[in-house]
Amino acid sequence: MMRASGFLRAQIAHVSRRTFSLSEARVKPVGASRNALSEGFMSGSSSVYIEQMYENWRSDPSSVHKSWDAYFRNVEAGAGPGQAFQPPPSLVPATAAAGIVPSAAAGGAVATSGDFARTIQDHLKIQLLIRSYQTRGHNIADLDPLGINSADLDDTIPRELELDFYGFTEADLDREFVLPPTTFIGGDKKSLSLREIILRLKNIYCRHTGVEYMHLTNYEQQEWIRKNFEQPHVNALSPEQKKTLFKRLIRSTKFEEFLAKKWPSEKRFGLEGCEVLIPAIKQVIDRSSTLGVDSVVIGMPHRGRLNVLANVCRQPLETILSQFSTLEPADEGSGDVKYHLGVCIERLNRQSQRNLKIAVVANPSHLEAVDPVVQGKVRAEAFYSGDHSCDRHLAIMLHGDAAFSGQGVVMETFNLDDLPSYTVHGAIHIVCNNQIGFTTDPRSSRSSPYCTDVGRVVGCPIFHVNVDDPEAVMHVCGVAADWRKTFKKDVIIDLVSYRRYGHNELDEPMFTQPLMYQRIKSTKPVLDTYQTKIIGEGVADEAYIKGELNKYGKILEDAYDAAQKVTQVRNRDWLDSPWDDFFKGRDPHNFSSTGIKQEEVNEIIDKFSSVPDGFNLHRGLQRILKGRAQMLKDNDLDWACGEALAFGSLLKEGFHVRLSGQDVERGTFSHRHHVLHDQKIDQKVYNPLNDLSENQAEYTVCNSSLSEYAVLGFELGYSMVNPNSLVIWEAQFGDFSNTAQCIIDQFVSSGQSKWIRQSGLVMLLPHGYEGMGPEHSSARPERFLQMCNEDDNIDLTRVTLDDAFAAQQLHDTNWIVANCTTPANIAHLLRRQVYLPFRKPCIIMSPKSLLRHPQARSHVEEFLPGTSFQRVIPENGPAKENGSAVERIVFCTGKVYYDLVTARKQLGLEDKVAITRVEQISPFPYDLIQQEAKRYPNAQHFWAQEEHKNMGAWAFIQPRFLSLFSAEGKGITYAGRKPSASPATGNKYSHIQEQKSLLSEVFSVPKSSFFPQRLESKKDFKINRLLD
Ligand SMILES: Cc1ncc(C[n+]2csc(CCOP(=O)(O)OP(=O)(O)O)c2C)c(N)n1
Ligand SMILES: [Mg+2]
Repeated sequence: MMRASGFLRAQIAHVSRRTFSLSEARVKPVGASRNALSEGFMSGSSSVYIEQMYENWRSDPSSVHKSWDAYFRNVEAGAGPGQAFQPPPSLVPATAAAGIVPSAAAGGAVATSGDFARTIQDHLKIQLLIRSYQTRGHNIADLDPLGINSADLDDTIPRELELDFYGFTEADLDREFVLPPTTFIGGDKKSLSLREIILRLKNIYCRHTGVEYMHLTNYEQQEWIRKNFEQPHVNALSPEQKKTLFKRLIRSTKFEEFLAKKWPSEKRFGLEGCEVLIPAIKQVIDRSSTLGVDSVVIGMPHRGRLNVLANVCRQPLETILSQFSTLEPADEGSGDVKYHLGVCIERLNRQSQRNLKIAVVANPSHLEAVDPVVQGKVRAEAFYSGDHSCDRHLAIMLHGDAAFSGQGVVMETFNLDDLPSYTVHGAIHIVCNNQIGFTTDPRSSRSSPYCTDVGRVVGCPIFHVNVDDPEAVMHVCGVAADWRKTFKKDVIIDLVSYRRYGHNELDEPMFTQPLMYQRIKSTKPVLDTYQTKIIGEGVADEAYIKGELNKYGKILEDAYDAAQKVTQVRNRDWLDSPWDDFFKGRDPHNFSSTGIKQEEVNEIIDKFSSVPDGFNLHRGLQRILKGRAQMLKDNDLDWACGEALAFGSLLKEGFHVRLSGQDVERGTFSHRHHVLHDQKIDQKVYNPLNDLSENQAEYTVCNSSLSEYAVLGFELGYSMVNPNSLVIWEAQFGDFSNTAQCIIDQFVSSGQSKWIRQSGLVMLLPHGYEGMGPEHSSARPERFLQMCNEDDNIDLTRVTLDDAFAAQQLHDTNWIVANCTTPANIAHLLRRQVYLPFRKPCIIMSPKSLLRHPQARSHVEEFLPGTSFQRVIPENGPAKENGSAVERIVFCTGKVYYDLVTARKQLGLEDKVAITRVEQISPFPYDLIQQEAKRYPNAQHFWAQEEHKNMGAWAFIQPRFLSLFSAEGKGITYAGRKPSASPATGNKYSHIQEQKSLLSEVFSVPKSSFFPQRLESKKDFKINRLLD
């Protein structure tokens, strides 16, 4: 609903005034009973326009047409909205001098001067006509280069674009009309004939560019766009610019042609039909570089990607061409197909004469998945270079029409646009809209008129443009770059094009789109038509054209010859985020201790348990903070303190820490409270971990939008920029991470292998069976473990009890999967992420009830120098004292440990059963498990888990135990829930029964040995309520 301001407010106020002050008889016929907003021409978007005119009139009555002047005077004098076309006071009888329009007083029609009323009406109609073109012109624009489809899938002509809608006829075409202030079509002229008005509007809004912008709610932005499209000659290119455009079209077209000629049976997802994409991107980049951008990050799908790498990034041609040969890889990594690879290239931009870094982010086949990654990368680059409003950093995202409208992650990513900790202050989107998705027609692939409609939600202007008019494309690209610079908001360029061949070059498109492809066959490439155009205009002659074609032809042939000499492909040439400095001089097998000095511990916990003077803290939080101080005194730190010590110590050492996810500031389970809110002063907050020391690094903790896919992708992108940081994404509950499965599978688990790109991203996934039902119990550790690249069949001679073995394992793994049971261990694990001489993603099954569990505490000594992350926490009780008397050693991971020790104590089995925690599940600590087992030579091996048998770590650990112990004739026995389809029961009773069965199996005692109340203390119940 539009806000009533200025003129509208005056109108509304006027109506109410009249209601009270005028007698029934005077008000009766029209006006007062009608709402001001019911005035026909003031509805919808016209009201913004009239508002503006009213503002202009208020500051200078002569700035508007005299009919409007009269109209506003009447209104201000008290005339009702129903009398909009009344003559001005000067033309009506003397009674008007009283300030009330006589017609209202008389309760009937005013005696008007017919001519004048007509002038006013005509003027209003002209304004509405202009406005209709501004609003709906794009609907009838000539956008399809094939001339078959309407880009908005609607062939009808809006009535308001037809002359007779306004009562105009042919006879009016040569009448002269004053132009309203809300159009720039006149240039210097104040009035134009109706014929000329329509001609100009059609040229601007209905030819090869369709401008969608009247959905913007900001008047200044609308006005800016009008100015940039309506002013006469605003889109004219100089002869030099035309030549540059032509040369770029040569590159784009001939590159594809060359590949097709040399490798006719190779897939390359060519750009034919949308060759203008290359000049378009270059235009956006040139203009942005001139406007101060020095780093551009591009995310794009398969279509035209090789062309972008060659002609936008200028990746050496022979490097690209050598990808077509079957060559041995020269370095690490399993590699990826050529149209998914990334690059990062820095060079001088010729147009701006400024240095520019361009990266294309490597991406999987999964369309649009790279969007949030690009945004995260840009955000991080801007953050580290102190460019807080992204003046120097730009995200460009390319899309296919089907994917842009079909994939939900597009919307999730748009929704990050204006969020303070996620914004990149406007990205430029370019849609290669070839009006087809593989074999699917737009009418089957979207329900919205345009494939770009998703952008309307966040107020993007959208420029649709027919690619057969490359000059129009250049214009919209320039405007898009200026828009982004001016308003720091996203903008979409929709390149309405076609796909000359099949989805890939080996595909037959005639099977499914026969008529379209017949038309395509008779459609000339844009290079040909543009060549004819510039020759016709005298911008270039045949000799020039030939010269340019030959020049590029030779470049391609030379590169081809050079590529023949290449004997190996180097994956390293395709890195989108190189960290050369980070790896220099580092020993990959050596990493320092993760301990924290006692003074640091004290300082961090002191801060973490206090607020500045005068800060009005909630009473409940005062208690919590006091409790933290007490924990330090009692030498008994909880989970929140463990996290704070990890983050705080890294921050003090200069490592940026970023924690993002839903409700992470407080913590889903209310344990964290990293952002404290003043109870009396709105918006006043205090973040203790950002107040540790003068020169600490910045701590960003940010509640995210309710998205997993986009936010995890964003954080992954963020983590790619600077290895000297700790970037964490936390799921609200671990199972929600599966809505980000694509990021997990395609980027996190396999990114290094495919693209030799490392990431130290941490995923915190709350996990644990607390009787809360199927959806809040399991973070699905089995899936993460199944994707580990480690061999379950280890060569025992390789298992050595030294740091080198563990370091090598970490070096080789694709990610780390852990489930910690103590605050100190999680702190060491998080710190190790930064201390490792390389980067690995770390997936942590994080706790819920352990956040407050009285036994899940750590002593200060466990954090101090000399201590480190314990991959395995061995049995430390009576059982350890006499290992040969131990009958059973139970291995487990995570929170079930505390259930096991409680039960063991109840049963009095502390000297008979050893319980060992596997804190790092993958890479599997073969060395430490072997060592631990040796202590209990007569014990049976058990694995206890709370997850169902087809879930949890069982399938991962079983073959590894066999690999370690089968030679000794030992296996491992499973104790836990039976296989199940659902991760957990929704019935509390069944949950307790299952827990009892698990314990009865572990200790070989009847289920009746355990009472419900022993398993679940009052405190646990309280926590469970909180979790619901
Ligand atoms: C998430 C996802 N689903 C399905 C596919 C399979 N696929 C590859 S290309 C394509 C069509 C894409 O159409 P469009 O976005 O219009 O791009 P175009 O190929 O036309 O340039 C499909 C469905 C994919 N790559 N990613
Ligand atoms: Mg398409």
